[in-house]
Order: sequence, then C-alpha cells, then structure tokens
Amino acid sequence: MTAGRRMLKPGRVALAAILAIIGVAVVSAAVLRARPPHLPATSSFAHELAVPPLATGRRHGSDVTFYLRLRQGMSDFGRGAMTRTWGINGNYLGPTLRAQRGDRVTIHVTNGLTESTTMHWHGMHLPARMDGGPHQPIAPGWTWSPTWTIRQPAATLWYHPHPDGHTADQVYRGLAGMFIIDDDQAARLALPHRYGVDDIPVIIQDKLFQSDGQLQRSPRGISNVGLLGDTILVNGTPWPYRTVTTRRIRLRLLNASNARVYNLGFSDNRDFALIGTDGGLLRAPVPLTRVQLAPGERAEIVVTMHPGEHLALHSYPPALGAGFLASRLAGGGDSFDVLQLRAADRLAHDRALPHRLVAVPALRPESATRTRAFELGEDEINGHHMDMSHIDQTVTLGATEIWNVTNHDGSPHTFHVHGVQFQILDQNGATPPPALRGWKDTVYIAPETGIRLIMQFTDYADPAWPYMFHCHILRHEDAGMMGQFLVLASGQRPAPAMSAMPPPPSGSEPGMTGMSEPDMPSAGRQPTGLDR
Ligand SMILES: [Cu+2]
Repeated sequence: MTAGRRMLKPGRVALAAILAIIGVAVVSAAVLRARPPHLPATSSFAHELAVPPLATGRRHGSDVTFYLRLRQGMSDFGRGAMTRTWGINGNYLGPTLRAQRGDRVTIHVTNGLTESTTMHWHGMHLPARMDGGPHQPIAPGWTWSPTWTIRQPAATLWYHPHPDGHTADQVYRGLAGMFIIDDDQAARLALPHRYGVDDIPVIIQDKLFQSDGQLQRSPRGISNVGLLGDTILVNGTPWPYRTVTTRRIRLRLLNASNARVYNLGFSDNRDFALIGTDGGLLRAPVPLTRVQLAPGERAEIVVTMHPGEHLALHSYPPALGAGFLASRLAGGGDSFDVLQLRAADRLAHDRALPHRLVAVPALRPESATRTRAFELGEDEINGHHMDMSHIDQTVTLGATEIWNVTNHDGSPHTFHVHGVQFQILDQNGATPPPALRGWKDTVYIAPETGIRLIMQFTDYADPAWPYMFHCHILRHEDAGMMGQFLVLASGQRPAPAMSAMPPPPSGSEPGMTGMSEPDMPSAGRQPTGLDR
C-alpha cells in the first residue's frame, strides 16, 4: 500500500460510514414508503352484503344458454361520490353462472366497453379455443359465443377477462363473477345449498380510492406485486355484514383480488370445516382455523353459528414465506376484517356435516410420462416473457405429467394452469397441508421454494389453440410471467398458423342482432346491491 493510499484510508472509512448511513436511511425510507395502504383492523360492518344474482339463462334439456354483457357503470362504495366501475349485466362484477355436470353451456359474451377484452372461465376443463385466454379477443361491440360440455365435478369456479397485458386493470375495474358447477354426487350430500341463504358467495377484493371517490388504478409507492388496496369489498360491498338464519353456513370464498393474499379465519378462532378447494369437494371435511387464499384461489368452508351472535370473518397476516421487505410490500403484515355474519336469534337446525364427501382419485406419480420444470422469476417463466406467437410446451393428449414449479425470485408468485385441475404431490419435498390436497388450478409459491404438481390432460386436443400457464398476481401476468402449451393428439403436429396471431374465433360477430339479454338484472338485484 502506498503512503498516499494509506493517508486516504481514514477518509475512505468515513466515506464508507456515510454511505452506510445513507444506505440505511434509503432502505428505511423505502420500507416506510413501501408500507401497504393502511387497512383498519376492525370494520364498522355498515352495509348489508350484496349477493350476485344467479344468471337465469335459458335451458332446453341439458342445453343452457347464458348472456353476459360487459359495460360501464357507476357504483356506490360509500366514498361520498359514485365510483366509475365496469360490470357484467350490471354496474360491478357479474351474475353467478350455474350449470350442472353434463350440461352443454353456450355463453354469449358481448363487449359493451370501448376496449378489447376476453372472457376466461377460470378452473374450467374445456377446449382451448373456448377458454377465453388472450387468443380469443372480443372487440368493442362484438359478441363471442363459446360453447362446451361440463365435464368435471361440482366446484366453485369463476370468470374474468384475460386480454394480453391488460388483465389487471379490467379485473380491478370490476369484471369478474362466480361460476358454480353442480353434480348429483354433491347434491346428495347434506351440505348447505340454498344460494344466498346458507350457501353464500364471498368474492373478496381490495381497492384503493382517489380523494374524488374514483378507483386508484395504479399502486401508491413501490410494490413487488402490484396494487394493494386499503378497502375490502365482498361481492362489491364495502364493510359488509350478512344476517344468517341457519346454524350451518357455507361460504364459497374466492380471492378475486389483483395481488393480495388473504389468510382467512374467524375473529374468535373457532374451527370451520374446509369442504372444497379450487376444483371441487374434498374427500372429507377438514377442521381448520385458517385458510389462505392467493389471487385466483377458492375454498368452500362451512362454519357453525350460535343464535344471536355476531361473528367476523377476518384476514390474518398471511404466511408469504418472503423476506421482511418483500413480505411487507406484499401486505404480509396486514390484519383486517372481511365480513360479519349476524346470526338470527333463532336458527334453523340443519343436518350435521357428512363425514365423507366425494371420491377424489389420487393421481399417481408412477403414471406420469413426463416431468417438466417451470422456473418463475423476473416477470418470466423459464427465462421467457409471454409471447403469443410462441408455444412454450407441447403436451400429449391423455398424458399424466408432473410439473415442477419453482420460484427463484424474492417476490411472491402463484401458478395457475388453464384447462385442467391438478393435484399437489409435495411442497418443498414435504406432504402438502390438508388445504392443498384436493383439486387445484392455482397455488401460491413462496420465494425460493418449489412445488410438484401432477395433472392429466384429457378430452381436448387442438393443434392451433393453446392454453396458458401463469402467475395469477395480475401485474406479474400482464408483465409477461405467462407461457402457452398445446395439447396434441398422438401423431398430431402443431398447426403452422400458430406462428402468427390466430384469426378471431368463429362465432364472434359484431352486434349479433336479435340477441336479447334476459339476464340483465332489470327486475332483479344489481350485483353490488349498492347501485342507485
Ligand atoms: Cu407472480
């Protein structure tokens, strides 16, 4: 070391100390600034929970037709001013679609907005060209009419737009709805089943508002997951309560938020029974005190009420498995009320829950013919951004496969596969917890962890139209953390058309004449129940 450099040393130490102090200050400021919007821990429960109307549709035997119209609306979220929203057959959210296993459903989706959209049937096992992903755009004024036969067990699914790069904003503005599938097996079980009475949809979303009462559509401050709100809406109702009249209440919980993960339980920590996950009922009810739902996930639970009590469904700090800053940025420290159940003074005594629910055949790893790896990180999967003209994976019809999904980011992610329900073999090599042992289509993947999924690709092959797999944190999905796979019959080759944008789907035409909209809730309730 030269004399000059030695002389510099104390100066360098001082400089290093100053830089360290500045660094700590910057990080501290970032953490403070990064604090997600403040959510009050307890709620006033000022508004009666709206229940989305059931879409009536038209039924001829097992053929069912639904009409959905996407449009702009105004909603009262208690902000002192009406909020401009988007809705389906109403001002905010959409009607609950309901169909039976074996039904042939046709859904006419009319885009009454001024920008292109799509409509995706999340959790549905259906042909890829009916899936409503980014390859089935619906231009403003046009109607898209997918049709398919329901070939899966009773489940709580949902629907939402899935346009390339614009999903987060469209869902956030209000485009989403529940899609309930029924079947004979589930109907025979002694489960609460009266829609809106003892079987209640609970669509949970968080919103941010500007001072003028309009939706704040971009995050405040820095964020690793996108927009987190400071106001919880359930079925479009802020601070909701619901009066119940039976002892047992089934809640169909759907996380339809852009980014927030909920860790749901009751305010007195009572047990509830988990009876179903994304793709259907479990083999048997599982007593739990918490169920965690990342965006896109569903859970069906049954809670037992006592006469006259008020019970809050609460979201406790979720286990995100991320570092302090990443967890804080993603709302990992938040604890807040979601919904209050107010029991009537006299409750109808319904039957006890069955000990067994349905058969869920376990997919066996030995039956898998292929294992694929998916690495999530930096808005990419396996180092690639979503590219609609590039097929990332090709699967053979009938094959059972193991998909090994790992998160190599410091940020929380999820993994959702279209067209199929999967089972979870293990999570970081360990047996998954009970809430992850049923049929799933979306799963949370903590930073630096991995999960092995097993799934079988049945019924639908198509050389031209792909399905998607992606992170369901909507900002990540829009940023490119998504890929495409084709399902091909043995010997089938990908259609060359897929190297370019496919043509608009047949059945899509502008302003289909003579199409009435019998599901427009002119005589029924508006989806939010708060509309004026
Ligand atoms: Cu993600």
